[in-house]
Amino acid sequence: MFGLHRARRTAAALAATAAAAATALFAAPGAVAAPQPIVGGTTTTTTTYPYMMQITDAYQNQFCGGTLVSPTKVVTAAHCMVGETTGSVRVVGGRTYLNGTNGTVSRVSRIWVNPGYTDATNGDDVAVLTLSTSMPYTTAKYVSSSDTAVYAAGTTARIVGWGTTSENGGSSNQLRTATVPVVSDSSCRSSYGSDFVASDMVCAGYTSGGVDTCQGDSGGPLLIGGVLAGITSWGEGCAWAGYPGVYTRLTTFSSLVTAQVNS
Ligand code: 4AZ
Repeated sequence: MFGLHRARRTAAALAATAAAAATALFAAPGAVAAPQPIVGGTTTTTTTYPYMMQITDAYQNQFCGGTLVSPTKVVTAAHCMVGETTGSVRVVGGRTYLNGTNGTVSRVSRIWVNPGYTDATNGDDVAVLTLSTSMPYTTAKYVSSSDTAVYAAGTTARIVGWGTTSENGGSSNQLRTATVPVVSDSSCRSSYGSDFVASDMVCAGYTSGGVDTCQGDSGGPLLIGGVLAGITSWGEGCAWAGYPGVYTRLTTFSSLVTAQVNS
């Protein structure tokens, strides 16, 4: 009955789960205010998060997020690149508002999608874009393969994006951010069963829901201690109690990413 909720899910599928999502969210004990963008976040800027990139189509319509890790390399989700070509994608840096015209727009000269990525499961959900134009913005550090301690359950992680402000809602014109605790692998396995692959994925969110990434946040960062540690990947709806957001476990892929960053 539940489908995985990804960036390219159809409007019909979104509508089908919206009522259930609202029930889950508002039934949660301790649920307070109405959901806000990201879901449950606050506004921020690309001055505060200078490595936060918009991934857009050729008309600069944002559809995913990405993280600048070198002046010409952006880490995003593999699922964001399904059906895309170097000619169809742009990366926009330094633009806090979706309707802005400022910042730096770059074409993409190469798209590397993790060869292990599979659309059916969203496993290995990482891609690296090579930019044609260098971005004059501070880059983010990302985890190395030995940094697995960052995912200790309860660790505070930060999510950032322009995604929808409620499930089935509209995108946020202004960049938003929130913090969510890392969820243990065993707990996430309880939520998602075998769809959750602990070697490739890490979950974050409150047991009671209410704060989460949502459609359009995909590809953007999960920051732990200010370091890129995950990539917004998937989840059952947005901000549901008992269904945390699922992020690419970047320590598993950091050597692969480094190979791309240096190539
Ligand atoms: C999406 O569609 C999406 N709540 C991103 C994150 C989550 C769900 C959906 C996690 O891009």
